[in-house]
Amino acid sequence: MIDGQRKVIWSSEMHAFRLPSPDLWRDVLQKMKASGFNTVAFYFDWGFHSPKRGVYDFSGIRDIDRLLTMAEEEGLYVMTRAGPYVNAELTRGGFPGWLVNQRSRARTDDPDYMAAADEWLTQVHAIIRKHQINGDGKGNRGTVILHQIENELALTTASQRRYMDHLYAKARADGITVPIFHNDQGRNGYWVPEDSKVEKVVHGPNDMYAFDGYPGGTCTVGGKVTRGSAAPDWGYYGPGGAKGGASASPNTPGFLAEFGGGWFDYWGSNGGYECNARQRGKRFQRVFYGTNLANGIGIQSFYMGFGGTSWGWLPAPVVFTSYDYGSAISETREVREKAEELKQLGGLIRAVPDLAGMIPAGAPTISSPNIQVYHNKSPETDARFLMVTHKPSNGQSDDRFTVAADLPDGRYTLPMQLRGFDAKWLIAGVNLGGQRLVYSTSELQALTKHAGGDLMLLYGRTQEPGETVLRYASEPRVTVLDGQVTSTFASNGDLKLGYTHGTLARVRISGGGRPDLTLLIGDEAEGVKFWQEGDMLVRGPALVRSGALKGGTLALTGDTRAEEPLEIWAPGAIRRVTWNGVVLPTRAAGGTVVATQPLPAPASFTLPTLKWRAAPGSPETAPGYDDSKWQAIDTRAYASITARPDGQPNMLMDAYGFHEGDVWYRGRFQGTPAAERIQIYYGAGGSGMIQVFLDGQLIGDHELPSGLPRPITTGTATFTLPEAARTPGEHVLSVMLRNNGHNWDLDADDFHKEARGIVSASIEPRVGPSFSVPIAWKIQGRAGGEDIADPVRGVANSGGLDGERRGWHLPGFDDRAWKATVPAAAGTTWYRSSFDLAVPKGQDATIGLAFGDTTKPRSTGRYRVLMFVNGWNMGQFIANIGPQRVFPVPEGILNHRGRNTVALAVTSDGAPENALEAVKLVTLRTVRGGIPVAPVAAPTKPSELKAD
Ligand code: IPT
Repeated sequence: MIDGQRKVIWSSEMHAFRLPSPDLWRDVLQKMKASGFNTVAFYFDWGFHSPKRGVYDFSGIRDIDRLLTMAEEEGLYVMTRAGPYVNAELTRGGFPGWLVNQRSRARTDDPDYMAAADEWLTQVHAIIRKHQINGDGKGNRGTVILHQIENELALTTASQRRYMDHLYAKARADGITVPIFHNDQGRNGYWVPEDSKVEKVVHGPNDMYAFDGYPGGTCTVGGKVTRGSAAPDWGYYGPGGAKGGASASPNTPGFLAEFGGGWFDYWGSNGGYECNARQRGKRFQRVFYGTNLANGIGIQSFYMGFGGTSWGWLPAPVVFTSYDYGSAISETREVREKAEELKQLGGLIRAVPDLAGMIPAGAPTISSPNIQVYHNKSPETDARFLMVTHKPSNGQSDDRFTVAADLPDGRYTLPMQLRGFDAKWLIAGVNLGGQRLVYSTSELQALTKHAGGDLMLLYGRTQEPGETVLRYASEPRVTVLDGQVTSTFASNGDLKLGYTHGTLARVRISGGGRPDLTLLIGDEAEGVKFWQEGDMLVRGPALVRSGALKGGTLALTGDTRAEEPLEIWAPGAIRRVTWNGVVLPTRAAGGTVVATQPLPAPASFTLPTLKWRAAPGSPETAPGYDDSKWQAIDTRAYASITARPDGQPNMLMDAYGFHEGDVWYRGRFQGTPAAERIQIYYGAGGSGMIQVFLDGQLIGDHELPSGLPRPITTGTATFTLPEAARTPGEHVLSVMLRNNGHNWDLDADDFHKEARGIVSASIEPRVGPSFSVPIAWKIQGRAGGEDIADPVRGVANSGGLDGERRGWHLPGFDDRAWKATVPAAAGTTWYRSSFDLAVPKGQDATIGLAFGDTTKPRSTGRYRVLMFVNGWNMGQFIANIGPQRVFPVPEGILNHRGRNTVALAVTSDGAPENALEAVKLVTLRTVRGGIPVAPVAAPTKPSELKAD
């Protein structure tokens, strides 16, 4: 209940840290609101804010306060999920880099760990507290309604219980007053509120119980969706019923903190995001989310609503740069077809508050064995919800059938169709404004006010018949303004309308003892053209973001993909309409306001061809390279879970303050005739790699495998040493190691502390007894280590390539001395290109970088690229692994109206067949509209970086 009103919480997730352009957070939030959501869920990533123990940053792209203010301004409730552990396919599951050096077990009540976690919680709670719907007691207030502690903590030991108690107490002590929950990985009954007195579940300190689920099949190779499983009955309709074993926590509201609204994709896949979007897309949402709702899941949040980009070094080893997730809002910020369906479902939830808190009503009589109907009622108003789907719900047959049910206004038989995998969300016996809906075989998308009466928008599957029955005291007058609608009036007061769903029909009903009613009835495609803004319905544009009626002027903002019409239904008089600030010529027509000319389409624009300058980028390989300032490897404390051979120094990168990206090692040894091979045991995440040079010559490289479920994140590489190693005197090994992220800690087993960097390295003889050739190692990584040189772009942005350390990735670096081409060489070569963009004013576009042949998931060439856009590390392309070869870059990072610089760090063995392929700018989406986006301020010149 919020302010005494029972509400269905209809939410989806976004991660602000996956969109490093804060103005665009508002774009996503507006699209979520327009897609029918009333709530947004946010994870916060501890590591994103903390480069070093005791150091926290909540500015710029990390401004959570601004994010929560925006959500409030856009009219969304918020669920905050601050960890400390979140998972989320983030490196270390959201833990900061420095935490991997902590020996105490994470996610337990070990005091060292809890002290570290408290540092973060103190900071983040202080921000969240001010945005709670209950206020913070100091005059600050916002829209945060629920707060999560921890995530999927499936270990339920006494230590974990004390840890959960601590997290709860800490939140309360820090002024979090909204209900607190935890997200159980599946409905196990972990951390059910203490006082719920359910046996056989694990109790915790929480106020509410929540769980997650990702059911519904997968995309198969070749991009085919499967409908291999039915929607789970997790509540009322599960075995045992409402108070039985099926409900893990029957005394708290049904609460899905995450329900799969897509799925992530991984290194080496065939590129599954479009397939994921269809798998958990249109129809799936009706069937699965509807089954949840029918089962009493009153709070559900879809993961993800907008996935975004795991830019820089954000990703966990399982995922590549794009975190599109097949979400309703794509990585390019496109409102996908599935978002339009969500708008229709969210519209029903908004129109019918009676849906909140419903319980099962009597089973209806169904004429087909292929069909099931979930029949619920409101205990307060007796209003009904009938969720009609196949039996089992993943059935895909075409069926005609009837559903007979005792409804509040009598016993009725509904003629129905269900064609293929689908569900219908029907309501019956419900008061809608001043009207009484007896039943409808159409679905309700919107209820609002119009022309002194009510307005309803109903829709159905195209070309299917529908009927709607309304109750009157006496026969009303029915005027069909548009389309073919029949009506009959019965002595019991029922007015029955009959029609076929197709182009929009318009009906006006007056008299009969009720306020006037305008009925709009169309097929799904007609329905999705409508947007609701307050009490208004707006039809036509690709997106309506806002609509404010002041003094007779209606100011609308939104997007068009093409020339699009505009029609407005409003409760009061509109004298003037503006669209994105420009006055529109309109006329009044049959009670609506219609634009007399279409809304303008986006203009086309061209993108420049990129011209490059290059420079060699691996000076560390040269035998005479000066590494005197590098840290010497020593025997400091070792906190990793990865076992290492006895007597080795601690070579792990994290131990030296380098947690992200690339590190270099240099090792000196004395040549010896028996030296045959070098064996290197290392950790580098999924698709991580090393390159090994001896005295400046590449002796080999090695890649870790990709793939699911758990990529192999450590490995051993053996290289044959060249003759040089056997000649007397000092020799230098130079090893470049790319860390593609630390593991998550999903199972609370300190998996995030798996080794990154070299674990051990040994020179081995051809034959004979093992021997030991001492190697004196040094290490270098990103500038400043934990004292990061670029706190504005932050932890995720940079690693330890020489070019990164020198600021070659920054737009203001002077590359005039660079050449048009450089000879191919093993190691890393840098390329830079500067260009101007001129996206027409008033247009929103998503522009990306494309590598090589984008019709294929991978190349035959073997190379990898870190791409920096105006200094921002926007991702990694691994040509031979794939599948991502197109990388969207958000506006704000890209300057859409001015100068830009792209810098690429390309790493290969230098063979001609492994050279960089053609790199192009591509327009991935363009609309007229959008919102103003300021460039994200950040250092532009190397001299602006903090000294190493
Ligand atoms: C679950 C996590 O809670 C979430 O952080 C994210 O990792 C998501 O699912 C997958 O994308 S993990 C669970 C499905 C094992």
